[in-house]
Amino acid sequence: MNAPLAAAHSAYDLDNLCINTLRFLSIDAVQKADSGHPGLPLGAAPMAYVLWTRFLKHHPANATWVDRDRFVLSAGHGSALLYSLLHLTGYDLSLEQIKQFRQWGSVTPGHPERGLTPGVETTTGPLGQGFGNGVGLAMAEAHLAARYNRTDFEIINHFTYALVSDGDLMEGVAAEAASLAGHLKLGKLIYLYDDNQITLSAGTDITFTEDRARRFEAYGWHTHLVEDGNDLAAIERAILSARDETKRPSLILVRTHLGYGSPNKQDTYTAHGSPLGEKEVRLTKQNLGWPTEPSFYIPDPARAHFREAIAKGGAEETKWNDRFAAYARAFPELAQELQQATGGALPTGWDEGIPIFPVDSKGMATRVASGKVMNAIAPRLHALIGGSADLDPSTHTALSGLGDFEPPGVSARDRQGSEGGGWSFAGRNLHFGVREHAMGAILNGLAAHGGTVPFGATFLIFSDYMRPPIRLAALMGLHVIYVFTHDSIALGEDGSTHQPVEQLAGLRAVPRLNVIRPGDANETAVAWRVALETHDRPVALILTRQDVPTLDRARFASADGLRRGGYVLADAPGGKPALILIATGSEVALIVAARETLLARKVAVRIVSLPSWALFDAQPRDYRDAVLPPSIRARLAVEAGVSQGWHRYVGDSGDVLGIERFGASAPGDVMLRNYGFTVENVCARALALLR
Ligand SMILES: Cc1ncc(C[n+]2csc(CCOP(=O)(O)OP(=O)(O)O)c2C)c(N)n1
Repeated sequence: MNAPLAAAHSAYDLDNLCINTLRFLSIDAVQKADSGHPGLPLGAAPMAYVLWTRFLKHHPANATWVDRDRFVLSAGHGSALLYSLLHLTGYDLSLEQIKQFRQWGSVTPGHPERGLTPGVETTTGPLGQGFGNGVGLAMAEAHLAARYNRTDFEIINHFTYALVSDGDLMEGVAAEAASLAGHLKLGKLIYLYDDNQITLSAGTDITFTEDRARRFEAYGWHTHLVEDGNDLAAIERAILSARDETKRPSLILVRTHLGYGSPNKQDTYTAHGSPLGEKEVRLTKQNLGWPTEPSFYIPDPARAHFREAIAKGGAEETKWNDRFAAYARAFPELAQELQQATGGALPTGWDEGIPIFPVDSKGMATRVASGKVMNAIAPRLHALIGGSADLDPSTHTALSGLGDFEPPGVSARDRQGSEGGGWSFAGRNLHFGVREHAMGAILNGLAAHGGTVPFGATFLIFSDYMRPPIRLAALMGLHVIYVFTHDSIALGEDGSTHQPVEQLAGLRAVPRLNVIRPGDANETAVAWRVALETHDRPVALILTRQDVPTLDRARFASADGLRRGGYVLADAPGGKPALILIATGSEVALIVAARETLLARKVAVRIVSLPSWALFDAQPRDYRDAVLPPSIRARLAVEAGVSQGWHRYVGDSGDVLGIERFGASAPGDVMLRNYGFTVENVCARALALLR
């Protein structure tokens, strides 16, 4: 070690040395990238240090150990701090990657991304989402603990921590999630709030002046104030008290300084989101007694101290493995079930109860079929948990008799909305309340935790309230299932506010989201199979409010065709169509009826059910061309939604019977008639294509 460095070290205690290592590793990464957020790492390094070295149960050599504590950097713009923590504690993240912060091909992107960087639990950056994810992670822990732990066998027992910022607390999704977390008494949820009173463009005095502690107390949270964000003992006491509080989530308000140590930028918004600049980095290092050279400097004692995490975490995991082995001997079935669930595998026979729906010209709503299918699967697939945003009676997503996920200690008897089967964290019916946005973020946390296959339901129209977490689920490749019902103007009297028109197109535009709109009860059953067999992405099931006929699969092709996204439901005589009608969901019945009329008029028509564009597009060209032969240019797509995107399937010479305006308030059948969804109109539009 050279003389200035040795001098620098002697002035420090080990804690300070480590904290400044975190600070300057982060700041050097931002400076080298000439892009990023230096303010948060400088201010929040002490609390991160205390949490990660004194409390966090994790094993850097096995980032996915089931019983690790979860840590979410909800203020994802502070990613450099997280990468520094991961590198220093010994995750598979090299110093070279820290130097490649925000560069093409690196695993250190601008904001943390799950699946890319070992140790990153959820993708954060859109403020407030991580806050909601944490609630989902804690719910998963509570649920799995309630289901699998046995006396003397604590198999699942970990905390969920997050670092949250002003922006996180300002976003509405945090309010929804906090309200639910307080109601649920999630005692193992602990958030450290980086209370630096500065945001991206201003001080919080011009936007955010409510009493945050009292706000969270009103939600039912335990709060604890740390007046000096550099006071390690106070931070430690606060985390201890939060861990001791078992009946309430905790918010630790830590008063910090954005850009701490920067002589000219501390406590100003200029430290938030732009590199400090070479000169200011130097001044900051000098101010905090840090050697200005070399950059990316990691003193050996600091590295050694952080790296103790590997031995400590390894010992914890070994103890856990022994405990789990003993558990597996005592409770082999539970152990196997837990392993399957956390490994994302479906248990053998999971689908045995799925009904085959008999031919029925009156039929049933696909939401009703979906409810029957879910209730047939759920008893065999314990990982399936979820609920709706206060719409169970409408979405048909209640899992009958499988318990309500509610805080223990209160009797469920006589409570309205209870699904039966007991009231505890072992309950599999999640009641999200009227909180769609938080529902989406919580589903992401549940899925990210592992061990559950979460579903969430609401009306299709309100999927708009969940778009940010849906997008993140797709970005993360999380296995989340959405059940969106009341999927068109045919929902009727509730009127235009409730009638989705552009939502399907909007959802289909999200990369890696599988949108499926099944056409009858049996397609709905296959859609659920696909939804559960899919592991690497979210699936949105789009279901009707109104009844649709259950097709005779002896006359029409098997509903298994849904697996390929689109299939020929019935062909023209001799397999030589002149015209193709394509539909999804409730409009399948309409083209089936139109086919009768057209055949009677000797029109050689093929009908195609196309419930999932995503699945269909993933098929080989041969298959797609066999379903929609390029030579047949007379094609009509029928769907009760905007036509946007359908021209891909009908081509320049085709036509789309869609909806290019908002709905109206009237009975569903009247709506459909007035919007042209009639056999006569389908036939007229189709025949026009042949002229
Ligand atoms: C939903 C969302 N809106 C806006 C932004 C852009 N943005 C990034 S950080 C930030 C505010 C930063 O304030 P704070 O949360 O207090 O972080 P700090 O300044 O303490 O780093 C904003 C508006 C974002 N990331 N997410």
